[in-house]
Amino acid sequence: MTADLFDAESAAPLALEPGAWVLRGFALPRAEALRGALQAVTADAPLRHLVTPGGKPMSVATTNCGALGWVSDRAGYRYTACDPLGGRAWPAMPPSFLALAADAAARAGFGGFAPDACLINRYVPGARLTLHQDRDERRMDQPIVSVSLGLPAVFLWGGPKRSDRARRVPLVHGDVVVWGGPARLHHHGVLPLAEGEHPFMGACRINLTFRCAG
Ligand code: MD3
Ligand code: FE
Repeated sequence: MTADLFDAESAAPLALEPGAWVLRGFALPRAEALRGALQAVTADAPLRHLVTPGGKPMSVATTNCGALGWVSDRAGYRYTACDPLGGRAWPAMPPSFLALAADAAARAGFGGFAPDACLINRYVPGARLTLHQDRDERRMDQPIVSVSLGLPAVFLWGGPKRSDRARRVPLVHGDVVVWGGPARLHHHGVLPLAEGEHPFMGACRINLTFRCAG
């Protein structure tokens, strides 16, 4: 067990394509700490179903921590300093979150990653994310780090054009993916989550995405 966890943090990252790195199991040794910090963040800024600019509630439930948080409503997509629910600043980024994001980015060759935003998505069975680009961040030269916890998901990995053929990449509990450079503006999404029960997270998948938004 200990040997596996050590390997997870020291193994060489796998390149999906230039700029996209999969670090299988990288978050496993830190999963307990992440879950504790997540609990504190969601107690302060609850997960909620944002509405798209078209007015449809998203199937994924969302919250944020860090100086900036991503929100969507009838007015569009943007980053805000305050949680629109309650009007207070988003909860601070927990040190365990920041350290994981910086360590994973460094492992993929992006030293000095200092995200100011962590978007937290919760998927229950059936929840999905249609193909999209992440283009609301100011810093396109900085990578995005994504951490998967709980139930497995099938990630859709497309190209620069929405019509580009998308590959299916299975992501499981503890996987971390780093996306940057030429991959930063590729389309991506998540297929509807399958039914299941995860021993550590229950009947859901949590995804943390770290960004330099401001
Ligand atoms: C590739 N979330 O919140 S994270 C999102 O699993 C989002 O919840 C997904 O896409 C999730 O916007 C996937 C992986 C991810 C995030 C941003 C990317 C992959 C990316 C930006 C560019 C390329
Ligand atoms: Fe995205």
